[in-house]
Amino acid sequence: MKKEIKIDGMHCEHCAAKVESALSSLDGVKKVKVKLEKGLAKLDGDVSDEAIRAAVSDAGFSVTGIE
Ligand SMILES: [Cu+2]
Repeated sequence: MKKEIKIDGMHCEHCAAKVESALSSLDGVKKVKVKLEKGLAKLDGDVSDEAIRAAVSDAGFSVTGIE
């Protein structure tokens, strides 16, 4: 399942790397690609929206939408 996650608060490559590693560490995630300039992450895998929101907020950012 592919999801596009809109994330608020990423300002540099360091932020993007934090989000990428937080999402990559979730069970069921196959692939994560963060697009810093667009403020979003593309995720492929079997993971709930709740788990995604929790991982992103634990990393210090906020999810504004998942589709
Ligand atoms: Cu940063």
